[in-house]
Amino acid sequence: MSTLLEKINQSPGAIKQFTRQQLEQLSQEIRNEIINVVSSNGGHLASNLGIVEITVALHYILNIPPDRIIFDVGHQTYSHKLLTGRFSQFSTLRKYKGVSGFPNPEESETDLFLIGHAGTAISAALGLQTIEERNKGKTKTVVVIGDGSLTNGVTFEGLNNLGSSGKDILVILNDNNFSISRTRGALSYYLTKLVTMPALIKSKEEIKEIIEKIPAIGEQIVKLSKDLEQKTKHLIIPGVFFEKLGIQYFGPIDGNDINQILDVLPNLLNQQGPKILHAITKKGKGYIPAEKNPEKYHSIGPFNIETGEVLINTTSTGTFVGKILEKYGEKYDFYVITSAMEYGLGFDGFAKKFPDRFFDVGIAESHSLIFAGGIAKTGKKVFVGIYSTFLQRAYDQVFHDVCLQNLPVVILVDRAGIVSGDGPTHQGIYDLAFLRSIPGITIFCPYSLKNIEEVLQQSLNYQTPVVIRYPRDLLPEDVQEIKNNGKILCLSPGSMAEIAYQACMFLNQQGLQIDFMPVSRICPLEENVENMLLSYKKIITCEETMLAGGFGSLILEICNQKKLSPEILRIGIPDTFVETGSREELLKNFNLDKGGIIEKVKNFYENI
Ligand SMILES: Cc1ncc(C[n+]2csc(CCOP(=O)(O)OP(=O)(O)O)c2C)c(N)n1
Repeated sequence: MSTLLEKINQSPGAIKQFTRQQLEQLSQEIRNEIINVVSSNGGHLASNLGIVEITVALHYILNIPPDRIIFDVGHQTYSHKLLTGRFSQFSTLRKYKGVSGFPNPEESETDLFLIGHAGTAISAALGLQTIEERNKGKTKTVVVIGDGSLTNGVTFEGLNNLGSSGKDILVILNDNNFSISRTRGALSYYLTKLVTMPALIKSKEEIKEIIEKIPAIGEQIVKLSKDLEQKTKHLIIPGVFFEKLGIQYFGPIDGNDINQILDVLPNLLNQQGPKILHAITKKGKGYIPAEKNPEKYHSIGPFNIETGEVLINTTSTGTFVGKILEKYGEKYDFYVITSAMEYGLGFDGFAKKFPDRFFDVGIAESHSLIFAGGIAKTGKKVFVGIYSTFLQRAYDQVFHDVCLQNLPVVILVDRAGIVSGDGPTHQGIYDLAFLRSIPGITIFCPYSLKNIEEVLQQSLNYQTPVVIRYPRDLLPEDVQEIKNNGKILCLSPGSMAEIAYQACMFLNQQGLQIDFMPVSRICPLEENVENMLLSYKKIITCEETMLAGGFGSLILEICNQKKLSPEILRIGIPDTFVETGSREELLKNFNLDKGGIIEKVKNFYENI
């Protein structure tokens, strides 16, 4: 007998014929499939387990396509993928050429945007719906957003515009009280307050109906309350924050109870204008270890289903950095800030030890940099931990609120380089190009653990803005120079240095004379490296960043400035977005693995 998921895989429309009981069974099948596949491939487990019923109900009620669900971030779309023809390939989740861990229009027309960053869904939906309504179309647009992503600044901009637009969009707030860690901030307290109110579904109309039914005095109260409505609204109408923005608020409902969702969805979709349905869900629902520890299972590597134990325990460079911060925290007075990435950055130890000097500001990268600027202005040292890809959200703040003010903020840029599994939205390969154009900035790309410790120590003494960028994977203990009186010099910063060193060593063993130098400080370029440029006719640069605007470009610029004209071979990432895969696979694809570098250097060498 085929499963319900198999039936849907053959024909996604089959869901329409399912009974409520079958929809419950389908939800269970989806959960099992997600647990099975994520246990072997890794992925965003807890978020996906919590959103199953909401996704199933939306697919049951809406006609997708043309109706559409715009998920915020998109890390919680596994159920949606399983319901839109991707069940048979689902075992390739997050693999090279496999099913992406985020929405991807190349996989399905039901994934409208290729996304992975928080805060975009409301704005994108509003764009779609604005034109839909202008064309007098009937397509329905639903946004699904988590309580963590609701705290993002871009979301607020979208809400502000949505409220005044009057557009017919239903926003489902998937409130599990967690971002990756517990959701932080005032809005989160507010949502918790709403959740602890006793009644379910409290639209203005329903409240009116309830009051009217009170024997004898009901109608009177309604009349009276009309006059008082403006003054007392906040006392009887929950969700006043949204209502004030012009968005009708409904809920809270139990978002893991498919019957409750199905009871309210059709009516809500027929209500005119912007509205929000507040659904309470359990992060990790249905898998006990994830329910107990949603933070750990938010995004997890392969694990044993029976025990929940993680199978591959890798230490990251971030963990190493976190430990150093912990050590320095004992001696020096400084602050540490994260935008909802405490755990991924490896800062949980520091947070526990020094709770008064640690701030998780929520998914608020732009804010985090200005906040740090404010702290630095008082003369205090401050470190901001941030993934390279999310620093893109805070470029103006690095420019305007840190560098232009010349404030001594240290920006710890984690996940610099190619990132495994998460695909094009999460690569840390653009920051060097956009940062190094800012005057006065100091950029380090430490290439070893020894080097990163030295750099962190130095950064404590800087009175100007500093960036320290490092990869996820653990850097090697140390990387050596090669001094061979070579005809060619290979320069390599950061995470690429070890691989470039290996390639150069190999070629030297083959009888080629190649000198090698790992580079740590790129801006301003280390003096000794700058001096070395004078002595070679051929120079190779090897980096794990975009070639455009990267380290090689910097060397070209410096040579041009100094009127030097060595032949320069730049090895790095070409002008393309980087697809999903493991770092090793992707490096190999770009010929940035040891073998690929050996080939390129050999060809370059032979044309002397
Ligand atoms: C701009 C940005 N910053 C950080 C992240 C990393 N991130 C991915 S999911 C997530 C938590 C999202 O929380 P929520 O929206 O509540 O969804 P949940 O996982 O709890 O369902 C974070 C911080 C991101 N994707 N985008």
